[in-house]
Amino acid sequence: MSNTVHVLNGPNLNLLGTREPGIYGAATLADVEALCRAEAERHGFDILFRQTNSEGTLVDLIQAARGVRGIVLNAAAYTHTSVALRDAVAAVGVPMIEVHLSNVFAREDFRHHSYLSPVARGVICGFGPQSYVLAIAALATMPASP
Ligand code: CA2
Repeated sequence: MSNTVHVLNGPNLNLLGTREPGIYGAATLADVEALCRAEAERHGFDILFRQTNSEGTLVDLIQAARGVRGIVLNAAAYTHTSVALRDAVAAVGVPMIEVHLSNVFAREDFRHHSYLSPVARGVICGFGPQSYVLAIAALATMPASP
């Protein structure tokens, strides 16, 4: 078991901080990454931080996380559509925390359903970039499996 946490980001999150600041805030994805790295350092974790607009690449990244300490996953719109991501998380056998910047339950109905939540260890939403920090802190509370 490695001490690495994979922080995986889905489609359009590369636009953070440049559009829709009313919903997603002013922080860029680079700012989110910096917060994740600082939190990971507090817990002695290494971070792999990735963003992709492609569903298949996200499947590949989840599969590549086999044996790591945990996955922090903001699958963005694929949260609400993707059986493939759910199957990948279930197959890899690594604790996954689902995160969202916004409170998806305070938004449109189609954002209230997640294909990923049933295979997540927990779900954190609505705290902006702090959702990611809280997820890394949550992984640190979970015993590393041998
Ligand atoms: O709140 C979240 O983190 C979401 O995962 C963000 C997704 C959305 O589809 C989910 O329902 C909730 C959208 C990410 C798109 O990010 C943008 C950032 C800036 C400008 C436009 C889109």
